[in-house]
Amino acid sequence: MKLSRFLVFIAVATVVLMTCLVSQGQDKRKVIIDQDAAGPAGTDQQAILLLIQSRQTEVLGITVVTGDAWLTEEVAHTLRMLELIGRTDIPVVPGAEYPLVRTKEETEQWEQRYGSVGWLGAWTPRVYHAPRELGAMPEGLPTTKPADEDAAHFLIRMVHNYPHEVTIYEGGPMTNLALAISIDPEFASLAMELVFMGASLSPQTDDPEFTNTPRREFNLWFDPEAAHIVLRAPWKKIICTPVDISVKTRMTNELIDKIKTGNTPSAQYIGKYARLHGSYNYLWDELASVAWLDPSLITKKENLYMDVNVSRGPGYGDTLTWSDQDKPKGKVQPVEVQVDLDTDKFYKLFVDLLTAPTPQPGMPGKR
Ligand SMILES: [Ca+2]
Repeated sequence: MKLSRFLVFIAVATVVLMTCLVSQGQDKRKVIIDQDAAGPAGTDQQAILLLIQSRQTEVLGITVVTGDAWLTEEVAHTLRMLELIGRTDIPVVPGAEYPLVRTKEETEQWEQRYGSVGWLGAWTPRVYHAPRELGAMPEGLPTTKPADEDAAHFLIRMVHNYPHEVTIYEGGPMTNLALAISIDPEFASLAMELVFMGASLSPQTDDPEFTNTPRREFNLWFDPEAAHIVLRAPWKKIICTPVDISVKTRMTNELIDKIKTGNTPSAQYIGKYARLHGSYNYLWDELASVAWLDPSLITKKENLYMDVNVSRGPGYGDTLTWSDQDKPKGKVQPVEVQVDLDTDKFYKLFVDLLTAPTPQPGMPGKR
């Protein structure tokens, strides 16, 4: 008798424990980070870190694309960052090495006709090296390996595994997403939403990158055809962090010093490798990450329809937008565009997340 009661107790306790574990898993917000993951530190790695550091999230994987740097070195920087924070369980999945149509050679010819472009990512002459070479790796070489799958198929597999549950965070050119959509037309509608840093409308700034070309933004510009495919796809929701709001943020030595006081692996990684370059150190991708984690820091937003100029003239790769009144008849999608933010709240969350202990897989979620 006593034994059977004990067995019932064990059975009930097991069910309760399993229910807790399942509900904890369900509480977490599933996200795949697609990123042109240059490094170490910098906007690309910091944006990835912020999403991993939050106890709200379950990062299903990091898919990588050429953009700020070449694919091969970006994969190496990401693997090494995950080693340093002890999260090698997160798969790093290599994607596209080249944009769909744009080439370096044609871009150089375009610049001769229409003027030079300030930031060309991996193709920028002062940082250029061959595609499969690693640039400087001050943080050391990784010993872990990337996933044995390509980004597009990984993205497709995940939205089928968890239909309508996965947020696609895009911090780079949209090549991998365009490939996923081209292979599986259901991809966009099976995701929960698309959140991306990109586009430029009318930024209020004296930054020479934007004063004469306010509609040119690197992520959309580097692979215009991919962005065109992605922005026309049937997403349930699209949220955009454009240059216009990015330029209201700054990485400063004061912020780096605050993070350095943290004794956690993430804080030490930023403290060791974050550097300021020139006069403008916007927190581009980081804002897209933190605003997704806490939408209340966005104090103003607007709805626009968005696409990219894919004609091969002077406006090739520029952001196109419309309102409800003047949008074209074709299937353009509405985009929630962030306009203004509470900067103090943003900087506080930024420091809090980067100095926090790194959550381990299976830890309970927290909103
Ligand atoms: Ca990026």
